[in-house]
Amino acid sequence: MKIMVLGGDGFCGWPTSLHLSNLGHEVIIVDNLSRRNIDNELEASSLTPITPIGMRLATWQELTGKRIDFHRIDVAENYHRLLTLIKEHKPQAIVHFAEQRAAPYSMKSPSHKRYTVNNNLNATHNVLCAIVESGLDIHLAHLGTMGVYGYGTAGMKIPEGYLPVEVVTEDGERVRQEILYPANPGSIYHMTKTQDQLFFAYYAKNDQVRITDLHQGIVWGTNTNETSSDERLINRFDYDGDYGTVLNRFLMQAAIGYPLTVHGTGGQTRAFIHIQDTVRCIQLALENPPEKGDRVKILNQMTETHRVRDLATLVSDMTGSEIAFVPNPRNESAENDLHVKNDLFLELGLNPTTLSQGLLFEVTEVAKRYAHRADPSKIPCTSTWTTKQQAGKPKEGVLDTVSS
Ligand code: NAD
Ligand code: USQ
Repeated sequence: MKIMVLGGDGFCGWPTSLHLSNLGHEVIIVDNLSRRNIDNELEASSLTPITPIGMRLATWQELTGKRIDFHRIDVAENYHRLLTLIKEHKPQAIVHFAEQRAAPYSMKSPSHKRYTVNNNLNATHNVLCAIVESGLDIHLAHLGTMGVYGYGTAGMKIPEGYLPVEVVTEDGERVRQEILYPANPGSIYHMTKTQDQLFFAYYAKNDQVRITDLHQGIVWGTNTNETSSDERLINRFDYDGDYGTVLNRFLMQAAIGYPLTVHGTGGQTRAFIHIQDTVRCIQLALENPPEKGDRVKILNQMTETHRVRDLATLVSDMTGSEIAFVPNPRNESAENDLHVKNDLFLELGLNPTTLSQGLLFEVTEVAKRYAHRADPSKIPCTSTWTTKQQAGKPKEGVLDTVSS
């Protein structure tokens, strides 16, 4: 298959591109390298030493003989370049990762909010519009988020995209239907993903574009079989207060002896997936596209749920690190339960990597190995959700600490 990967230089996009190339697909990466520029803006960098995209691609070709093309295009801005590329290459599938993906970054300031909205909504709409204008029957697989649902469900399992409802008509007849699960975003970033869903629903209905929307949980881990085959192919590992996600942050903090930064009581429950399973899920999604005219196919791309304080305890028990309960910079429920259906991927053959299998390896082989590259001043989460929190922000405050 010929596959265009938008955002193919990023944390999920790079290992996905290599995985698909390794399977024999022809891969074309499109990326504007904005994520590398944001590292410059934040004066933060990946814990792992990622190489420039040119070296990444040359290394892959040297090792495997397989060529991956790269085009530096801003998908949100350069519509005509994107359209021309699609018409030229005629891909059967496009995987769309090309969005600003950090919730804290999206909340940093009015300009970060506006950038995230402009970038993400225009990127998604441009891809859809270009697919239709190209006249080609291209399957679009998009990386969405579990955060579109919100994280509270009154005990029920979150379904895969659609909620069965029953309405009573004026005649008293009971009519059953399935609706898009009500959106409940918790940040400007998550809000852009809820809006993406409406673009997808519209283009699937109006233009019969074949679309898969993958509602992915928090990705943990660093490398996949392909990215670990040579150090020049290494994947990025974000640990800073804006881009680092919770479990990878805890692993890195444990490796450098920094108390694990649990927000509030750590009662937030979230869904997780290992990066190796991310690339496998995308492969499965591409191998099982919806039919033309189908509604958007939505799959929950996650394998387990965990409470933040339980993750901290797990990492602390494994490494002996202290846990610090810090004031929560976010506006989110202090405690929530989360139950999620992920039957569709399990039925397609996903065999999940569990935390118990991979955690220790991540600490010793990645976090400890590159600990010398860490800048502890970049760890605190300084982006607050509301102006009230901003005003009363205790700098690097700690509510309480406990040791294992
Ligand atoms: P990332 O920031 O590492 O990668 C995104 C890539 O897209 C970057 O290389 C960036 O340069 C590129 N990009 C952004 N805007 C672009 C534009 N306008 N034009 C061209 N390229 C652009 O993020 P990631 O962690 O790899 O996430 C990829 C996707 O998966 C995102 O859409 C994110 O919302 C989703 N996702 C990620 C996670 C996670 O835990 N990392 C979890 C759920 C969903
Ligand atoms: N948290 C801590 N301590 C930290 C960092 C985070 O307690 O040091 C808490 C947060 O307050 C939050 C939870 O951990 O309650 C998750 O935060 P996160 O930064 O790991 O994840 P999130 O902001 O939700 O975003 C990440 C990705 C995003 C993706 C999302 C999937 O950055 O791209 O969409 O996970 S999901 O969470 O399922 O919506």
